[in-house]
Formats: sequence, C-alpha cells, structure tokens
Amino acid sequence: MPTLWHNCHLATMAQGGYSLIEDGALLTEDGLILWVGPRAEAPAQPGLHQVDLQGRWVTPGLIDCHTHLVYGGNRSAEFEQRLEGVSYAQIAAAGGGIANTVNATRAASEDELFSSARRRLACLLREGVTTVEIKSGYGLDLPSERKMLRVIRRLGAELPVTVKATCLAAHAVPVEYKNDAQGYIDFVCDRLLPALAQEGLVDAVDAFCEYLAFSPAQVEQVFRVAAGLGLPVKLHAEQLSSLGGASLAARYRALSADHLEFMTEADVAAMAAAGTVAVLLPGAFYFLRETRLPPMQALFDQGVAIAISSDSNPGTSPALSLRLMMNMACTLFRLTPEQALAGVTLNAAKALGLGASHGSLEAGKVADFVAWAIDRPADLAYWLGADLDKRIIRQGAESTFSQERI
Ligand code: DI6
Ligand code: FE
Repeated sequence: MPTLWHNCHLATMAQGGYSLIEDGALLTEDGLILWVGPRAEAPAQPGLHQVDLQGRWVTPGLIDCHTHLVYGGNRSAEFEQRLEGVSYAQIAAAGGGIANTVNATRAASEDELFSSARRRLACLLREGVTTVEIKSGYGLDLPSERKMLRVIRRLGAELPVTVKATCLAAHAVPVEYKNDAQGYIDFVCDRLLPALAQEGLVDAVDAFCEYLAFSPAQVEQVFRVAAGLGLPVKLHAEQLSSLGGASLAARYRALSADHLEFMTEADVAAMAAAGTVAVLLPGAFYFLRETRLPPMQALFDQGVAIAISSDSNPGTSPALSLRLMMNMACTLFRLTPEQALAGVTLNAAKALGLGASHGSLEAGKVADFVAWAIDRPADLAYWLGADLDKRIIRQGAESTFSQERI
C-alpha cells in the first residue's frame, strides 16, 4: 500500500547539500520512494495510508561506509599503554596492535563474533544508521577471513540494515608469513580472494597501504586480482605516511580512498579526476592524537566528494556513534554540518557504489530515512552524545529495532 509521510521538513541531500523542502512530504511504496516534494503538491490518491511526522526533520538514513565491526576481544589495555607514552607503531612492532586482535578473532567462534558485532552494530542502528560497510581483515588466513565474512553476511540477514562486505585480507602480515609480506600477498591474490569471491562473500576489496603494512606495488597486485574478479576496490591510504596510495586508488577507479591525512595535492587531483570518494575518519585521527590534517581546502577546491565514517575498530577508533563522527568532522576537519551530513548520506552511498539507490531522498531510491525531533538539520552534528528522539524508516517500514534491548 502506498504511504504518504507528511507534516515534516526534508533535508533531501539530493544535490549534495541539504536541498531543503519545508513542509514537505514523501510518498513510498514497496520499499521505494515514489515522490518527494512540498506537501501542498503531494499526489492525492483515495485510500492512501498517511503518517503524520509531527513536524520532524527527515533525512536519508545514515550510512557508515567504513567499519571493522567484527572482531574478537578489544584493545583498551593498549589504549592505556599509549596514554603512558608507547606509540601505536611500537605496540604493533611488539606483536600487539592488529596482531592482538587477529589472535582473538581467530580464537572466537562464528557465534561469538556474531553476538559481539551485533551489540556494536546495534549502537549504530539506534542512532539512525540504515546502511553499513563492514570489513574483514582480522583473520588473515582463509578459514578466519571466511568466518568474518560469513558473520558480516549474517549481520545483514538478521538485522534491519543493509550491509556491504569488504575483504581486507591485505590488512597486516600474519605471523605465518613473518618477514614475508610478499608471500602473504601472493597467497591472498592466488588463493584467498578468488575463493572468497567465488563463495559470494565479497562485495569489495580493500587493503592497507602503509609503511607498516603493504607497499603500493603489493596493493596494486591485489587491485589487479580484484579487477579480474569484477570487484570494486577501496584503500586505506596516507593515514600515517605519504606513499601515493590515494593516486594508486584513483588509477584503479577505486570507490574510495580512506584516512588521507598525508595525501598530497597530486593525490587530490587524481581522486577528483577519477571520482574516487575521500572517506575521512575523524575518530581514528582523534584517538591516535594525530595532528596532521587532511588537505581540506584542496579537497573542497577540487570538488572531491567527502564521506565521513566511524572506522569503528578496536585499535584506532572504538567508535560506536556516527553522529559523534559528524561533530568531530566539523570541529577537527572544519566541515560544515551540511557537509558532514552529506558525508554520512549521499557521499557515503557513493563510497559503497550505492549512489544510484541510497543516500538521498529522491524518487526511485530506497525508502530509508530518519524523522528526527530536532530544530534544524545542523542539530545532528551539534549534539554531543546521547540519543536523539527519532523514528527510523527502513525500506518504507518503520523499524522498532531501536527499542529492542540486546
Ligand atoms: N587503519 C586503521 O585505522 C585500522 N586499520 C587500518 O588499516 C586499525 C586497525 C587496528 O588497529 O586494529
Ligand atoms: Fe579502517
């Protein structure tokens, strides 16, 4: 049955900005948006189901386009160490860091991984997230990467959220390949990626291009295999050093390059030309107490689409709030609240290859939206902490998930 959602204001995000419609309405049917516009022009149909949104502000459902939500254990002990002066790189060199989480993830059963990830994901969903990307990358062998990707698929099947699964097997060198990063990359390219892609567990391929992870040449090898498998690529690039990863990603028409604090002007130009989205991760910047900012002015000037994401992971961004990331993108990276909202809607959808179906309130797109009891859209980036009063509509139906305890 078609439904008319009315008595609301809309931030449609259709053109990348708020694209406001005051006193607007939305018509939905079969999970899709049929029409959006001013209430006075709403199509009149006999028997139309009507929902009064009581003056709320409606935005697209939020999209967290870069997370590592599935993992065993956590790293709060390393947080304490870092505050005592030990660096992230030192902890990693001593066998902690990502390797710590790899051990805990390998030891966990699929059910254990599912239930801990479900609890974390629920925090995002209660906040209005309707689409999320989740990466593997804490398994680093075939059975453990498969286990993570199966958990990611199961989260999408059992929770009211659209989930994209990214294979990040090229995240770190596992102990089996100590001092043989190239041997591990060969294994990922020859065996692991083809097997997991063939099992239908992979929507995109990511890698960590960094001096303490993989070189641009090794990443390129992974990208070539991904292309051969028909999978889009993304890249963790220029987080801690400048290796030209963002330009490499652009060359392979990556959906996104992520982090980017150390990117150069040439990287910005390459991404702009390729239409690769810049995914900024203020949570990791903050949690690692980084000081080098991404080249914001160059990104703005060259018109690179900017997405904002939580990077939710146990080591560098134990973030369970996308709205907090919006605030931090404004305070730390100088985005406007409008740009921050675009960063978790339209541009985040593009970073997942979902630009045609998600991320804005437009006819033909999936009817994922949130009706917020706020004064104006900037409130979403303004309030720190706490939960805002809201109604969450996913695929045209109101979700009651936010009331469930898990
Ligand atoms: N960059 C990050 O910030 C995370 N992975 C990556 O490639 C960190 C992952 C971790 O420390 O567990
Ligand atoms: Fe990450």
